[in-house]
Amino acid sequence: MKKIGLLCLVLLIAGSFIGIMAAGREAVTDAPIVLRLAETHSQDYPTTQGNYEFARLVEERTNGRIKIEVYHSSQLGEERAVLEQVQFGAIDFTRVSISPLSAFVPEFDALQMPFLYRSGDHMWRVLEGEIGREFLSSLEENESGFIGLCYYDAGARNLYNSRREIKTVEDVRGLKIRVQEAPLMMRLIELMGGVPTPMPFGDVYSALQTGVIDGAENNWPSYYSTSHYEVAKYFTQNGHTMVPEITVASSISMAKLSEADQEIIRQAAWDSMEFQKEKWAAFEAEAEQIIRDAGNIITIPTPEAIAGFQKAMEPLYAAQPAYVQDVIARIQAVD
Ligand code: GTR
Repeated sequence: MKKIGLLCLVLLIAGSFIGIMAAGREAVTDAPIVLRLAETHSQDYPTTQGNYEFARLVEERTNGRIKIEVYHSSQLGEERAVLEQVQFGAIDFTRVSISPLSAFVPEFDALQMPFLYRSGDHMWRVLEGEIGREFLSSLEENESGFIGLCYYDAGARNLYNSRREIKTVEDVRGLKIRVQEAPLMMRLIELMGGVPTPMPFGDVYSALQTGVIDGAENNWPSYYSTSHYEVAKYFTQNGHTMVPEITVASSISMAKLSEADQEIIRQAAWDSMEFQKEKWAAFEAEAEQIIRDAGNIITIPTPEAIAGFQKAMEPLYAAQPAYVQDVIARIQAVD
């Protein structure tokens, strides 16, 4: 009798122990998967807004199982260093400009050649069409460590400096111009006659202020949001290149997720593009207005002067490997 009583007690204790364990396991599997996304811009910038939309869609479509935390304002580092960490799986996602990515995957030069796109619409037809999709999947196929998710708008890049008005390509001669850390951007400034100075985005303001560099190049929103417009008054709207933004995932991080969750992430990123484009258009107009109101010297080059900038880029086109030449021809053929 005593033995049966003891057995019951043991079974009872074991039973509740198993119960507690099971509850504990459930609590563990119920905890959301938290992933990190690195962004260089501030919280209200259109790309950051796009990242939040991406995160919102992922959370909604996984019923809260996957949360993406957005670390804006370079909290996780500058673009080049962040890309390295994404390759190692230390950061799960990042939104960067195609320029720094091209330092890792040179084929992407094909999407950032100077004077390549005829308009923003042309660029979007390329990116959302066959070519853009091909480039996203090529990252995975080439085992670059990145998985391409989507593109965002970054308008056109223009020259600005603190020294003098630039009306023609000849006026660039000798100016020290900061560029993104990408070989193509260095060559571009060199061919204009400038002295290219690569450095991280976050260092440009003080380099302009202290005169370490004479100028830089970027779109209206970045010229404004970084306050570069306060220390480099001369802005030339030459639109020498349109460099799309891109969001990539770490292959290592993605491999830890189910196929179904990976698909949700891909689709959510793609679906956040429209939202970002709208934010971009509004902010681009607003930034331009603020800069004009601030009294900066805005130069719009004549068509002949633009042709001069274009002509200076010819050696860059001629030097591209066959593969890039091929894609350029395909891009030009897109209506
Ligand atoms: C901006 C772009 C950033 C960064 C920056 C730069 O237009 O959105 O991601 O690449 O340019 O010049 O470093």
